[in-house]
Amino acid sequence: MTTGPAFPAGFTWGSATASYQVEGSVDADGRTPSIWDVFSATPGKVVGGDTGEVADDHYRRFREDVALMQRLGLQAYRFSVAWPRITPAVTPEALGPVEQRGLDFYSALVDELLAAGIEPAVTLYHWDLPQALEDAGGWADRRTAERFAEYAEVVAGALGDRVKTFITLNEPWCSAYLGYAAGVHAPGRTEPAAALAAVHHLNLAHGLGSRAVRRAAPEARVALTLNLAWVRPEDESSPADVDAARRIDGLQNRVFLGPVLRGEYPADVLEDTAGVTDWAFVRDGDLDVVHQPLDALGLNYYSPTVVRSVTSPRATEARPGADGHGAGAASPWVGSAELVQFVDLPGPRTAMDWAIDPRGMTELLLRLRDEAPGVPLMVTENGAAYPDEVEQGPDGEPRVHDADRTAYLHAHVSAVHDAVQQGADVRAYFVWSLLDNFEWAYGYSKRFGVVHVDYGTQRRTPKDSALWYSRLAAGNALPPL
Ligand code: IFM
Repeated sequence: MTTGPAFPAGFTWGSATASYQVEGSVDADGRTPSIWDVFSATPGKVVGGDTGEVADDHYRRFREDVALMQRLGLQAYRFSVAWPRITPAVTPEALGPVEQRGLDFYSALVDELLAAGIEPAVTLYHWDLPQALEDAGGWADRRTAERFAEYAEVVAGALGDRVKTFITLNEPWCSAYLGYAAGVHAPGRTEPAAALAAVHHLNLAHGLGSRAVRRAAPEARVALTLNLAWVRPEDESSPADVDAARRIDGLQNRVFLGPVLRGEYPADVLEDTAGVTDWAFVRDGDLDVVHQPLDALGLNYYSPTVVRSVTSPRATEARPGADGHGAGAASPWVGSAELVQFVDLPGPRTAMDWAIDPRGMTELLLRLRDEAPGVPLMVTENGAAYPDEVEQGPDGEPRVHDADRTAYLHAHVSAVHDAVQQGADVRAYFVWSLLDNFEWAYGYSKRFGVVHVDYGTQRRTPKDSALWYSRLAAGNALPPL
């Protein structure tokens, strides 16, 4: 069998999940509610009224899941820690007591992974904020960032003897804008000024959290994961479309990259949003805190973004935004909602209705090569939802022939390879996701896993894409489709 292009020696092939999406056991071992418990229990917020109460039962089945990863030959596992398991009585003023049983769970998971030869990569915040903090203002309140750093220090102190990579935040864009402006994610607020305060406090949390991890685990790598967008104007010769792309690039990419990589907010973003807030929540010295050295930068990439100005001759009835939540929701695009439209691209789409263009992966990795020279890169998420069908194989066992997902992964891994060839220092790729899981506002209706989960029986079935991915990991080179 001929294989395709090879990756540099030592490249890491992993899979990723997040606590609320897979763990279940939401009342176990002292855990208190997160914003996603409350949001998903609110009628009308999640498709089908689904919640993460059981999810993949990963909290109790993690040993089985680690064994599965080992059988597939996966080399790393990116998982997140549920903050409400670690300090369940946190308040805006104080972290409160540490719940040892929560730490023990993650410690056992790390030990199990290491025993299986799988490297753990720990995300400290993948959206399950303790509800008590939200009740006092959530990410719009500065104290959330301060408590986050204390919590990060506790986790790094407990796991840092074995975990080499800590990722402070996953996709702060989603936490801030989908949670506080569009209201389609927890906590479901539609307050544009609060969303921008959340942006800053998440940036601050990254900075304070990085320092805290370094104090507790000086040997560990500290990283941040961003869902950067590859934003293009529909008509490159139209100044209005180019300006629309600049606005969205500012809100999605530069409002995070600016402070994290350079210690400054982009002037044009401050100007674009001046009608919403004066950014007075940015205090003297904050930007120095946000601007911490990065040991790695994580990119999550799924889909391209093409925009036009509402003044474009091609403008149609406005859509609120390229966030997959469709018309009707409030816009996440604070300060630009009335000025920019998202273009429905022709061509194949995933079950999320997301357009497919792997070139965005290459372009974003090359952008980071240039904007963050010397910082190793990781693709911390990439994958696709498709409406999988379970069939019975000749041996009577279930099979999922997900050729579309395999093709998606093949194309995107090739795009990573293109970036590596052009000098991007990419060290790892994590497929999203190991398992079908709770896809936030879409509940269990969208399946991103390379492993199928039967939610009735919790049976795991590796899909064809998992077998293909396993060959990729084994050979460190693209297998044929
Ligand atoms: O499921 C999510 C994940 O939690 C964050 N990144 C995008 C994935 C697919 O929507």
